[in-house]
Amino acid sequence: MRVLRPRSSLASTFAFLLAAACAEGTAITDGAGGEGAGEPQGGEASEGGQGQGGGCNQAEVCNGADDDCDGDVDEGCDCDDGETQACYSGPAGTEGVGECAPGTQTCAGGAWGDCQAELLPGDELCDGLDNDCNDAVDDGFDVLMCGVGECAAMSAECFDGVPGTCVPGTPVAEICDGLDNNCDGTPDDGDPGAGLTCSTGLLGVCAAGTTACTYLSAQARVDLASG
Ligand SMILES: [Ca+2]
Ligand SMILES: [Ca+2]
Ligand SMILES: [Ca+2]
Ligand SMILES: [Ca+2]
Repeated sequence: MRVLRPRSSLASTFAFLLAAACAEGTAITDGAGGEGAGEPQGGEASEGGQGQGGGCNQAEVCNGADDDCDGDVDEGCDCDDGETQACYSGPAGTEGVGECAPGTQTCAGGAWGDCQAELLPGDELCDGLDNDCNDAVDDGFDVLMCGVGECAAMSAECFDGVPGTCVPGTPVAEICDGLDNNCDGTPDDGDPGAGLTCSTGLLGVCAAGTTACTYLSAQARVDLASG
């Protein structure tokens, strides 16, 4: 049989409030003592009281509040959920230099998430930008060389943010000049100008001769003259 007894009900409610207040107050000053003192009274006061007093029976959540009422706020949390902050995982001294820029990370489950949208150093490209973030634009580029013999040419590998292109010279017919005019890697190959009739300056049968390419370079002549 269920009988309503206002006085007893009021007493019970009072006891619950007292127990809740006692449990909460004790927990702040002494976590261990709070559990011992608070649980028996809370249980006697009302089973239904768990819903109202559940705030102190929760696990700590990283939200800036002392959810488990142990006197410590957000213990075990690196950050509050939903909080954001700037982040950068690149080498020291590169953040904010050239193309390198910080990203953003968000707190979830009390821990910082991955750094999103950060711009880290990359290989230097010929693009007018400081891609490797060493405070120098398009640095490290050299000179392009191409072609052989008289066709040899060179060009800047990167000029004004634009990659250079090396275009070799155009080969011409080989002539007897000590140079590689046809750009095949061999000077005066094919004995250019040879086989023509000429005079040796000698007498008799030795007067007639034929030409041959025996060109010596200017340096070779100097070497020969100096002995
Ligand atoms: Ca650079
Ligand atoms: Ca660059
Ligand atoms: Ca040649
Ligand atoms: Ca030649």
